[in-house]
Amino acid sequence: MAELEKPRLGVAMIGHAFMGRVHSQAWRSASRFFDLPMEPQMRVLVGRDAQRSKQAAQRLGWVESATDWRRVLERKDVDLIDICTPGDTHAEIAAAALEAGKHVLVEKPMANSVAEAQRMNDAAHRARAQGIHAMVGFTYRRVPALKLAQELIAEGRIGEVRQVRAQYLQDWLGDETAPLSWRLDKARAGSGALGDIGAHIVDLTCFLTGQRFAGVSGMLDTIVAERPVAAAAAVAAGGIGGGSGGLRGGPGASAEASGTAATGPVTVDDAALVTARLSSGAPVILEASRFAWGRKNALRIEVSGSRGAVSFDFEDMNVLHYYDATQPARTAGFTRIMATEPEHPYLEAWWPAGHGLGYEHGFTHQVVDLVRGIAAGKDPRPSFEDGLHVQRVLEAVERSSGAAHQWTEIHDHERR
Ligand code: SOE
Repeated sequence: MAELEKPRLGVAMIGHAFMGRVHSQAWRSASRFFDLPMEPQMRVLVGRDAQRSKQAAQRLGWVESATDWRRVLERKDVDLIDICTPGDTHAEIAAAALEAGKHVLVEKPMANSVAEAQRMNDAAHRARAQGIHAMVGFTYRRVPALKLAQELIAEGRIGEVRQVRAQYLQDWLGDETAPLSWRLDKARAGSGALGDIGAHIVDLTCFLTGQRFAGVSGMLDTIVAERPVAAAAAVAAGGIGGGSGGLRGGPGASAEASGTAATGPVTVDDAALVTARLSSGAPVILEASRFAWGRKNALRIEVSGSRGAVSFDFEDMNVLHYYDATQPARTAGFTRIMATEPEHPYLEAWWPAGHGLGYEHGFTHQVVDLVRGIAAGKDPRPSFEDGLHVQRVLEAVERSSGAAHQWTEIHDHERR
């Protein structure tokens, strides 16, 4: 008897830059490595420019391309909208897609404000009654070593959560002549390091501990307030030293050096420093910066408990360090777990022990969990409710860093 055809899941992806490329890899690979209850169909890639979208669709494996996402919502052969665009478009597209009866996967951060995230969550709540599901793309939850950490904490292996410390450090803005981009424009991105990479460690803190944030105190800093407009930077690079401009694009390439003084304001934070408390009262310290020279994608998180600790660094992403505080002091130390055994989360589908996974595998696991959630009629996590909480934390940090911030001056010369 012919094998029963699996139900198909027609997918449309909006946006085809970095996130569009890695999401396409996930849609292409998920059903080839995992048994899925539905067969994803990469139906249409949507972009603003017709020619570039057509080229991207062919290159990334999408059947068609389009330029009008609203028209795509009318298609009966599209069941899910994958939103890979800048944050200022997430709310409008997600709300319209959910109202059109389409499942939604939206890249992080979920939105550019709590108000937008609330609108999205309300739309998801209404759509859920029709069996429609929505998920936010916090993919680091799906790195096997971090999923293992979450399981160990949930099993009580480190006891009560006592403290969390997390950093997310990159250095692509350390070069002061690196040009403006949409990520440095508050109207497009909502915030800078805080929402772009800080959102990940806020979500991961909730994921690993099973708790939410009760309160924060934060400091946001814009380290370089003016940057070359992209075209000027390109001219500058072409003018002196070549390359992409800036320190890494060749010696001395800078807008000023070539006389093209076209610059614009950076309207977002470059670094976010946060102290916080979880619902249990456990203290948390978070740092997100895109100025940390030499740190390329250094997401680090460590959870200390009453009986031990877990520690992770994305730049060694197949490893989880586990400390059992009950072991005899003489031989105590962090155990270096290579999270590549078939027993580890998601690994049964991949390579033999020790061969390791990469950044893109978390996106494939995201598709696997999303498709399985849809087939099971269950909202996959992180849900829009989870994403709304992250947005609340980000907004609280912004408020705290602003006028409300309790900053205590230090006067060395002061005599009591
Ligand atoms: C920022 O550079 C960035 O691309 C984030 O936007 C992604 O969410 C993260 O996965 C990698 O770094």
